[in-house]
Amino acid sequence: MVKPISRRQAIQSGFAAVAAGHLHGALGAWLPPRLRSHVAPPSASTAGSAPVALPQPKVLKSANGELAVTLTARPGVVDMAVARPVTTYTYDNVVPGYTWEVDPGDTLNIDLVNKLPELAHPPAMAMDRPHEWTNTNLHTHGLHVSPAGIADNVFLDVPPGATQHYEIPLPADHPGGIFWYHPHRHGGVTQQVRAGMAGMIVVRGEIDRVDEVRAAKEQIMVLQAIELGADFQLMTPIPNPTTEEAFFPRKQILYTVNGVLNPTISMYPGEVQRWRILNAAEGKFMSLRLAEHDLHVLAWDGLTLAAPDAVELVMLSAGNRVELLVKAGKPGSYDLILTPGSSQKPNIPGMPVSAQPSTAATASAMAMPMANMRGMQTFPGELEVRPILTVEVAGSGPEMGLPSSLPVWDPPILPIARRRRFSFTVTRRPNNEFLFFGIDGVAFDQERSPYQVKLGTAEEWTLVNAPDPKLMEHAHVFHIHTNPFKITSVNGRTLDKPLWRDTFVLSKSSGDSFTFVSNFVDYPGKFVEHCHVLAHEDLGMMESIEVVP
Ligand SMILES: [Cu+2]
Repeated sequence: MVKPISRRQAIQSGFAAVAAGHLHGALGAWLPPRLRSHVAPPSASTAGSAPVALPQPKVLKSANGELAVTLTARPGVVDMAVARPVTTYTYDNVVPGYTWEVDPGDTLNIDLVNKLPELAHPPAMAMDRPHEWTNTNLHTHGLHVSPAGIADNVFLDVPPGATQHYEIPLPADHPGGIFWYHPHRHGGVTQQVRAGMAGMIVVRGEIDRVDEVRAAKEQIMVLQAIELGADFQLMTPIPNPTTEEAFFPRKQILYTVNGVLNPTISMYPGEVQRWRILNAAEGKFMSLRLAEHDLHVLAWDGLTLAAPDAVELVMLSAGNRVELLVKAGKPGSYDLILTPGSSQKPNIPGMPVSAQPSTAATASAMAMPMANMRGMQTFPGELEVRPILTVEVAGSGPEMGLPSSLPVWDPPILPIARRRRFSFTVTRRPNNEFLFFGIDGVAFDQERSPYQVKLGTAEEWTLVNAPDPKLMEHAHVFHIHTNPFKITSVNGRTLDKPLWRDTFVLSKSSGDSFTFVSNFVDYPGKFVEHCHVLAHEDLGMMESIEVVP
């Protein structure tokens, strides 16, 4: 019997373990098995609820080169294994949406039906404020597909009552991995994603043919942060909030895995499982560790590494996916620990621990009141460390192995045709009042001519964090549609191993930056790059790109 410790003790010792830099040794010590019941999520009432086995979203598989799906955006009432049914916006009355499984060369044929309600009192259209949040559309995040016509075109608009057909062919050489779909109608993205509208896309490929990977049981894990009122209902955005209000109000956040709170997974000692994890939260950074276990990373954002990368912690920005192998240790109960960050979370992938901003600074930043950032308030407990899933290791079975190498995805970069430097900016009035988020000081405007890139070239871009100097520190998440990118340096420091991603954190301090290169090999058309803290995007932090022949 393990002596219970208080949540405060657990959190303090958690921070201490990270600060001391002894992650490995400290892990088992700082969160003993069975702590979970003493670390109930501060915002959710789970008293008395029995453990739920991790459910898997229903899988819709392609056949004869096609996946035909009717996808209905609609209000729904969902059981999330919390005190009350959750009333929210859904795809098909489930959270998360169904998993789509396809092969390279397949075509997605999607009928998107919008059954969300008409807004009774629609606010004025403002491109840097929440608006028309029951209009919707569809984005296939990370898929290398056309952004034009009725493919992955986020300029399409599907108002309540309408249906839009999408036809999205995947190229025959599409990488195998995990991607996802979610709404991307500017002005309503935050509302719909925080409600739970998101689902996984699995593309089968070379990685699935690696013996050790193929032998491992797959667990899809869609991590979400469902933002609700105290009555477990989705709240309505406030386009023009007072200083006391938020643009996207909520009274509690449910950190769910596949739509339920605190599920369990069973493994036997020596078993290897393949965990395919998506951060589908609206804007939360999610750091994950599994007590007393290494995480063997196979891929980030659906792009396979050359060999498994054994780490103690993975940090997923909103939109990131990570694919892991986990090998169960000795019998026991182990918590998957989530450290949820706001946009001040500084943990930077690819940087050695010694180069990370100090954890003490993190703790104080997380405690920093956000009162002067209208619309961005946090509430007590929101950012506390918590278990989100428990692994029960018991029984026996054949010892399983880990692969030593993987079919790496690392295409050559074309000659660099152009270099570009741009900034994620926050614009305020002289009295410090927040005005809008933007790129190079300009809020998104769909009518503005997009930045043009020549088809068949590569470019090198450097993204700089340039908040108003009066503003508190603030991290962002860069995402660009259609093409992934290769990060070559972070904060002026060249990475020993460049990182392929389609989504990457821009760390929080003024002047922080990263540089990446990207091929624009195919797919002419207009698409966007934006902050994947979706509240920032809806408040203006997005711009159009056009790839021209
Ligand atoms: Cu941002």
